[in-house]
Amino acid sequence: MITVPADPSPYEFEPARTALVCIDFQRDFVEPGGFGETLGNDVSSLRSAIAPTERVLDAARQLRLTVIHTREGHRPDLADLFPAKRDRGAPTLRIGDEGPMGRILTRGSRGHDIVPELYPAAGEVVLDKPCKGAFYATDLETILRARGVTHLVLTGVTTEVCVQTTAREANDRGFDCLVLADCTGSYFPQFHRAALQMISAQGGIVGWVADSAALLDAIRIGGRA
Ligand code: TIU
Repeated sequence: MITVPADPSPYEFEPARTALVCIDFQRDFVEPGGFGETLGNDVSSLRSAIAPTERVLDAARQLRLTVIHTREGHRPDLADLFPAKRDRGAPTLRIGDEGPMGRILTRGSRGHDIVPELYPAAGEVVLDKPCKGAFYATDLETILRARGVTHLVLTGVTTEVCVQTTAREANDRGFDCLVLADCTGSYFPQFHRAALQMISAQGGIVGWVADSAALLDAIRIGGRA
């Protein structure tokens, strides 16, 4: 058992029953010319999450955690794209349009793929999802239950959209979630802070929050990596 100092209380996990989930570390969110920028965002604010997540991913691989990488995006024929998502707002390019990194948020395009620093290794699960939550319209729950996973360590972008949605979906399914604050990022610093507070408030109403250093120290103290 590994115990991580966290908000609102220590987070305990057994590596064999824990998955690291890296949410949507795709060029479309963290690089210029992608989906995030079409929505009017400064994408540079998300990049700070990449280096700490690299360290956590390395430790997770050494600990032999289940590793899940998610990608938000759509089939090339856009058959899984709700009009409500396609037509919302006034982006400079819409999902499926051709951009500098290929078609926006479309499977198979360069922009849809994961950044090189966090690229999935052989044997890790890559989960394509059409919406914000990683459980909705995917086989994530089946994959986790089949492996006996009960605990999730969450990283990814953006904190208040796909990370928070996934944490809430996981919590309602009975998974204990630790969100790593510095391994998540938002286009809006105030939303990042608020989303993390909403997770750990009320005695951990959605889950636990810690920095990656606390997790990595706990793993080292446990002598596990
Ligand atoms: N726009 C925004 O903040 N996020 C998304 O659209 N998707 C994810 O968070 N991955």
